[in-house]
Amino acid sequence: MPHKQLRFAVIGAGMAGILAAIRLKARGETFTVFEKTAKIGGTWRENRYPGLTCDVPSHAYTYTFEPYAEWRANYATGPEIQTYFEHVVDKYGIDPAIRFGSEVTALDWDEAQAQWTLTLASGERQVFDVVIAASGVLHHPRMPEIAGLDSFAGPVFHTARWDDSAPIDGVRVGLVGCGSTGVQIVTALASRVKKLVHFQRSPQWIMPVPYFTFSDAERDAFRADTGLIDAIRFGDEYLGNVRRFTDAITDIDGPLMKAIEEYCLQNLENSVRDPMLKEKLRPDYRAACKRLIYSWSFYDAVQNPAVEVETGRIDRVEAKGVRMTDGTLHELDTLVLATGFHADRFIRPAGVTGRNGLTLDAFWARRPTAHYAMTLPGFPNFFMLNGPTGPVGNFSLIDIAERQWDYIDQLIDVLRQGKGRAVVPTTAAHADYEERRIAAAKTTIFGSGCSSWYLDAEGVPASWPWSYDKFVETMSAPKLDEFAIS
Ligand code: NA7
Repeated sequence: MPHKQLRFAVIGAGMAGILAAIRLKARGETFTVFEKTAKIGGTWRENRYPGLTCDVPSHAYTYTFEPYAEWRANYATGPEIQTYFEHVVDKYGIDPAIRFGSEVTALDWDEAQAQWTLTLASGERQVFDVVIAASGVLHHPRMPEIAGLDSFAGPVFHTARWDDSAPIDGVRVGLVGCGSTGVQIVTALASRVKKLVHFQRSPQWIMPVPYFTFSDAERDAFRADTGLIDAIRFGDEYLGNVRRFTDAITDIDGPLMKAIEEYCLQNLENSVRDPMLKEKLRPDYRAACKRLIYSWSFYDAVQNPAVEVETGRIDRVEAKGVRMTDGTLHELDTLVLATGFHADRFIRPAGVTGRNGLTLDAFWARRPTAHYAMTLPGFPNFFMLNGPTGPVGNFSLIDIAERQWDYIDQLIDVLRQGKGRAVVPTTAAHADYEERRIAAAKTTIFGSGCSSWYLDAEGVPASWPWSYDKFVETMSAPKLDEFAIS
């Protein structure tokens, strides 16, 4: 079908931006990907800490259209995943469409022209018909509010800004934080350091998972027959787990959640020998309330004699180390902050201004939100991948982004076919979605009483609160009567 040639701006060259670029290129669209750094990869470029691993099985953490035979093990390391994305960008010829070192600082909607003016940090401006915001979720490091961080004599840094020059081997390292990142770092550093003090404000539930490597022969077989890969990534073991997980988090007193809790509890009981350490590691909130940690090695690592789990309160950081409120001083050579990210920023700090001067900051004053996680009333022709209120949990965000793209692409068809110059969700449709979403989100396991980056400023889980199958069904086609087309 002949269609109107639109100009697309994609913001970010991480997993979702690469996806958008591949899909747009396949349709012969005119597009530019704006990437603030000099390299693709998003979160897999930013995070380089020792032990970085994806907790989604490696074969399931790929684009559906690009299976990968090269994984070394059933869980992939960060560098391997970065290599995968570089391979994809190369294979699909996306590189020429990416403008590196190009940070988008502002986006302004022009109602008369029905187009967005995009401003770069350099001051350069360009106009586009459609903006795809693929700027990621966890990319603004959260520094802890601990007094005296600047006074530490050794290197102190956030995990997403790993300092390769910092001493680790054979020295005393402090590690603040016990999320997925902190747990992976304990595992990687326990056998390298002289001493590792793990400052643990809240313990974590640990879901035991098997870990195994793939042999050369297995990789040969995957190369020869990608059906073997499909059997893993589309098979019941993986997709069944995704379904069971999302069913469990939405039915928190049901048998599936009870099974998860039992499994984690047995892992703690059976894996940790010292009764005092066991109590230090025992959470006082429900399993899966915080993002569940999948690990085959944390409990072993944390029982390494070089590791000390410190559950006291940090008073301040001093030149020599970390002072606790009981007066104890942990003398350290290097201090690592695994304290997470500002999960509410999304495309910000870029200033986005939609219809009638409505800014994203104003629209998100209460909480970041988007209609089914992708579109925003007042912001026409603006589409988010992995935007606020999308599914989060222990499953592949690549799958989520692909399904979101299929939905977005159908909305863009409205523009392509000339049925309108601007498409935007109605305020009423979005308000109805948010009301239903918030009510449901409060009853998920994420809202069962713990702190986590899943919660918004009012303590409401900022996520998709329904099943995976409902997400799949919803993404299959947008309801056009929820949109204003002008
Ligand atoms: P998370 O999961 O947000 O974890 C941050 C950790 O840092 C968590 O254990 C916090 O304890 C701890 N924290 C934060 N501030 C402090 C202070 N001031 N003192 C002590 N401890 C503190 O971030 P991650 O990087 O591990 O993981 C983020 C996601 O990336 C992960 O879920 C995957 O999706 C990938 P708290 O629990 O708040 O008591």
